[in-house]
Amino acid sequence: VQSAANLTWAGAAKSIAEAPRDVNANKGKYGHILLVGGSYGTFGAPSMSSLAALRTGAGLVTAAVPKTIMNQVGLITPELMVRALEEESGAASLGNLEPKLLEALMKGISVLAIGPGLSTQGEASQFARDLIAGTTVPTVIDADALNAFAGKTDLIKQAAAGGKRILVLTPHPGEMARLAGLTVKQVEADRISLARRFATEHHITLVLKGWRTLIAHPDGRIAVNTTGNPSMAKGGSGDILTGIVAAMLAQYPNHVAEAVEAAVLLHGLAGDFAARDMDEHTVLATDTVAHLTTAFRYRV
Ligand code: NPW
Ligand code: AMP
Ligand code: MG
Repeated sequence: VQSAANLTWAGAAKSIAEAPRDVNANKGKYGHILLVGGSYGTFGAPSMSSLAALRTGAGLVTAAVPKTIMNQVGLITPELMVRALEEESGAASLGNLEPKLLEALMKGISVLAIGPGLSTQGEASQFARDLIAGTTVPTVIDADALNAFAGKTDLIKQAAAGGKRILVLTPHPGEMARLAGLTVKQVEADRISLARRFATEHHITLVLKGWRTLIAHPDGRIAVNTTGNPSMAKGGSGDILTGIVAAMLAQYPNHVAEAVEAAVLLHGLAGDFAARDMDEHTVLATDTVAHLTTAFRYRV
């Protein structure tokens, strides 16, 4: 394990992670995240994203999940609010896009995060594409919501509207390969130029995950994260990153690049502290969330 004491912090991201909360703040100042995901069998993914978003400092978090898993997701922590999505065969259906339902779902929401555990069954992919196109709030697209755009990345470019809309995509190499119509080997062989090209062409922020996660900004800048370790090569790690990214965007909507870099940095750092206090074998993704406190408080 890389020792936390040897880690280098990116300057601007560091100051975001260290920024104190305003003494006179109220929850409205730190955003309301709508986390959309989950399906029959994967209630854990939206639960973990929501927990991570709350632990990162978001003002309010609501998870919108298929109605049959709503009660399970709500049990992750009582601070989380839950909303029921109409479903078909255990996955979100297009019924959720009825104007009244959609309006109620998006009311007061400042950041949308979509994809963890959503599945690609039935109408779920079409639902993800249409929901993203149907709102203009900053949006984190992960997991099955990324798969929904495989071979359809022109729709991502359209949604980003030349950079007027904030879109942050967080693919692992498998999802990146599907999205770009490449093999995982091709993605891994050319991570930096592929990430930069994708981000600039689509006007989005691309977080290409893996060992040394890359953050490619729409203006062509690239950051390489040095935190994180193989204890994080386990189910749920990426779902937790989604919640952290959404929460940093909710708190720092005017500093998108720094917020996303700080999120990736903190996620890896929390994983490093978890591996130090536990063991690379025994750390669970939720243990990484439990170590976010140490990550926020870490000073070089
Ligand atoms: P391999 O296996 O190494 O050849 P999928 P998923 C590749 C939810 N989850 N470097 C990998 O290649 C998610 O949110 C729910 C190289 C394989 O081809 C999603 O909605 C959980 N290759 C859904 O499950 C916990 C890499 O990608 C493919 C790579 C499916 O998501 C688990 C696998 O990816 C999970 O988060 C790397 N670093 N990383 C829950 N508790 O509810 C990945 N690959 O098929 O997109 O499957 O990531 O598990
Ligand atoms: P996902 O595949 O969506 O669950 O995402 C996995 C998360 O864990 C990403 O943020 C990865 O960067 C991180 N991760 C997985 N394996 C490693 C590793 N060996 N070193 C550093 N980070 C890792
Ligand atoms: Mg994932």
